[in-house]
Amino acid sequence: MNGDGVLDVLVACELDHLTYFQNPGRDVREGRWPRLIPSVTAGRGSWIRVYLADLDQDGRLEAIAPNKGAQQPEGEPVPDTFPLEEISLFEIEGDPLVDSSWTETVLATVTVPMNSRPRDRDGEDKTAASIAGRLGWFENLGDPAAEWTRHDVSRRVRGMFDEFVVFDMDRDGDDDLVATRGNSGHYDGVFWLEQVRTAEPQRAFFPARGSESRHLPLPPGD
Ligand SMILES: [Ca+2]
Ligand SMILES: [Ca+2]
Ligand SMILES: [Ca+2]
Ligand SMILES: [Ca+2]
Repeated sequence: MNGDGVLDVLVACELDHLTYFQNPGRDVREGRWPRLIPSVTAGRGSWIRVYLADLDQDGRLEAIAPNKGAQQPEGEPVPDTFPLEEISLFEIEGDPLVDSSWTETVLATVTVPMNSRPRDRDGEDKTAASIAGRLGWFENLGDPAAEWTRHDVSRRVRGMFDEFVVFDMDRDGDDDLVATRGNSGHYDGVFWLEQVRTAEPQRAFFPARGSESRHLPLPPGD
């Protein structure tokens, strides 16, 4: 991340901040790794995943991370509504150990973002994202600090899509999604969504099983 050719580590600390650890380059097992908690990531909700990619092809990595918000207190009833939380990019201009090097761009605000990871299709990284009960992807139009275009894939009752990979499963040239689903009772498991392209509009999904939880429209105003 600091461009010295040895890999560094960026950690998403659940219930807390991001932490950057700089590889000392020698004595990596026993030596001290200098570290920084970027203050822009501290004291706000819960970071649960972080990925790095060069989104603007300038040779430096950007960090992309969802913040799922404050933890639900144990045993409390599940609320009907959740506040909007950020999926953020962090550009690092200069030394990653210097706090002022870190600049945030909010890619989107959504309810309970779980995961967001970069995926390149055309030379510019796109980002797929999962939000509680919802999957979509964001298109980088060239300048990651500018607006990204959201493309919705699926929203349905029940389901927490914690982890996914974007991969062309059937080798027909388009990306498919392989993901896990939890918090959905007997619908839990691993699934893949095949991307289908047709000349005419058609129904978005053909479910693989006879009974499935309900599709949902987007939330009002979204
Ligand atoms: Ca390094
Ligand atoms: Ca970059
Ligand atoms: Ca495919
Ligand atoms: Ca396909």
